Amino acid sequence: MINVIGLGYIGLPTALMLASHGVEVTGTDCNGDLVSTLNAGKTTFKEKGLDELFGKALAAGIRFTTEYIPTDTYIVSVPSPYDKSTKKVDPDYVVKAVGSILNVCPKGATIVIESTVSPGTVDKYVRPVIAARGLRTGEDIHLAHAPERIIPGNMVYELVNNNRTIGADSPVVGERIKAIYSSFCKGEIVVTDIRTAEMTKVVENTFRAINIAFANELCRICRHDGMDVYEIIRICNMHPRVNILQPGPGVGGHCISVDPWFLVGDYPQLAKVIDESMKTNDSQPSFVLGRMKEIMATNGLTDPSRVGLYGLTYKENVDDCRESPTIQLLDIPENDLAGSLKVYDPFVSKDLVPNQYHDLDKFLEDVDFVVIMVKHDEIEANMDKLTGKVVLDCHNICSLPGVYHL
Ligand code: SAJ
Repeated sequence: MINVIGLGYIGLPTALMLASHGVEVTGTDCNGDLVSTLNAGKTTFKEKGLDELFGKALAAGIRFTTEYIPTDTYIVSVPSPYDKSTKKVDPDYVVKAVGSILNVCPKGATIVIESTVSPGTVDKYVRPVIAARGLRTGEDIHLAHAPERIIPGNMVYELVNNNRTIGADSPVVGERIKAIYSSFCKGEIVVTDIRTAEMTKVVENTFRAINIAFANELCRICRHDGMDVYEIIRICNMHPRVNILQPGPGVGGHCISVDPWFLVGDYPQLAKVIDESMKTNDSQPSFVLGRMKEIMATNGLTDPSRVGLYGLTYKENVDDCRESPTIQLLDIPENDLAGSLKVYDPFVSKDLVPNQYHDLDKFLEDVDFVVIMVKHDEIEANMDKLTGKVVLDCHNICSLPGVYHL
């Protein structure tokens, strides 16, 4: 039996996937409300294919509880936030989960960390917890790191089809964990050591962050001299060895906007490109705000309460608002418009910010200037409703005449 600890965006799909592929699974989360929701037969966030997978896992007998279960294998998928002032990972949740596992697990158990951690976290924070109990890693307790790689919006597909990395202290443990993931994963699974696995995960997200920063910087250069950044990127990408990403209103989510800071925090003298790239991405919402003000001035729009931000999530077609560019923009200290701006998102049912709408038509009735912050399918399908509005399209998805771009 596998006890999956932490039933959030990664732990839940992983637990469901294992259960629906014949593995006996108990999912554990310290949040009693979340466990009750799951036990009532409901999923806790929106994701393509998740409800169907949930149905299959329930039929296969998955259980959800707030308790840690004595067993031989644990997968830990708890949050690993970062400390904004030191830019270092906060390993508290991982450390606490490992401590709770040690309270119940038999000798010989394996603990697999899936949470993203900064390189060296297992050595610095996890091994000492085990040693403090008088247990020997590699004998009494085995450790592995199997960083997740799935992209929100296409998690279920990627869980099955992506290649994976498993870091373990010994090839025997690595192969045993690989066999568990192979129950559902059709991708290649590479077995390596824990330190390497930790590093690869953070490097992958850093690579993407740097490439988005490059696109955002190009967008500012092109704006400065009135060039069309999208056309330039399109043509450059016809080169066989060039693949530039897209500029946007900022970088959100709990991964690309966070993980690269771990490297800056740990290697401040070395991680220069990474540091500058993260600063570029973090300042993109301010660039958007500047564009909004220019466009308001050009169009004689003086009333900020007639300006609407379309989209509150961190990206399209998900309900996750963590580090969302819209929230970043509203939180800019010198944003004197923030208190007046209207906000709408079809994926967000809770009121998270002031002046939030839950109906597209009502939102559009109340605004003259729409800023497309997120390219949800809904806005693409309703683009004609923006006719007659002033539009700042941060994603180059709107073909109405007179649309403004970043
Ligand atoms: N974005 C751009 N321009 C682009 C692509 C993305 O501005 O061309 C923005 C998005 O709008 C969003 C942010 O970047 O605000 C991040 O979105 P994303 O789609 O790039 O990535 P995430 O954060 O949803 O998922 C990433 C993925 N990592 C990589 O592709 C290397 C995923 O595979 C990881 O599993 C995930 O991080 C994670 O959990 O670490």
